[in-house]
Amino acid sequence: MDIPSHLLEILQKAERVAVLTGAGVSAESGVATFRDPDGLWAQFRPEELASMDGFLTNPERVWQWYQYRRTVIHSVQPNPGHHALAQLEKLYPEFTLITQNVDRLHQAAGSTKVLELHGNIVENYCSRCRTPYSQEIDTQAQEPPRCPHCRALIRPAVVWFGEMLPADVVEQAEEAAQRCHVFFTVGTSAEVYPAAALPYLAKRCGAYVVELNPSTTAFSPYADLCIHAPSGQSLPRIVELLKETIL
Ligand code: BV8
Ligand code: ZN
Repeated sequence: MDIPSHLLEILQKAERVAVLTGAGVSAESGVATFRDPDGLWAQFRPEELASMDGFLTNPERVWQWYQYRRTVIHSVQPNPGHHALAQLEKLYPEFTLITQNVDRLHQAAGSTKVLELHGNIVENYCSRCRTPYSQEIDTQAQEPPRCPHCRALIRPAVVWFGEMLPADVVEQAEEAAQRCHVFFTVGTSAEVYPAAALPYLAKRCGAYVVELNPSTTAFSPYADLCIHAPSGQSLPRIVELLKETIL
């Protein structure tokens, strides 16, 4: 795969790098994306499955959807794109990985500082008193367990539509976007805000912005460079060439 030499020159000079990932970076691990034709939302509207209203209207359906996704995520491994990002982190004094993903495959690949904008699918908490729910989840149960303290429904620790993102995580992500020399937006359709605002912020603050995605997105016209390839191929190639020039 061909990587433009000027990207490597810019990466050699850079000291601060930030990366935003979306569902596309996990696609080659076998985790379906949301908006691709075969995506998770092919047959449901996002708001029906990934919102508090959707959950309270039909807790069984939403719970089963997350149980299904947890089963998938437990059965897959990080792909070369995840591993390349864990390698990239070691090459820079200041490296920030910001993810919209809830699958924790970045951590499984060895990335150490991961900002989870949309929470994670592994943990659960009470939908009323917000007490963390650490009891074993019955994977066969068709409906969510109830809180031992207030009897309300237990929910996954993800950020749903209409919910605020964790303020401290957003603040760190925005600071990384403002400070970085190079910003990668990888495997995201750039449709969900406020996450999708980060590449524009990085660009406004002078970063060189690279989009890694087989398709074009709403952000593509603003990118300094688009590499139309699966991130499981483009990321390892960039790291391989960068290591050759640095060593
Ligand atoms: C909020 C839950 C304040 C976790 C998710 C009108 C205008 C602008 C904004 C809004 C609006 N109305 C409402 C809003 C706000 C709303 C929003 O942005 N809506 C959009 C849809 C218009 N945002 C919110 O509600 C956020 N909260 O703003 O709070 C507020 C409060 C009240 C009212 C208003 C605002 C909360 C957002 C978080 C929602 N939660 N999921 C879960 O179940 O996982 S969003 C969901 O989409 C996932 O988290 C996912 O991460 C996220 C983004 O999707 P992507 O990751 O980009 O995935 P997608 O499938 O879309 O794209 C995959 C890409 O990969 C594609 O481009 C494809 O080409 C590429 N790809 C495929 N294969 C590969 C690949 N790339 C590389 N390699 C490959 N091999
Ligand atoms: Zn409770």
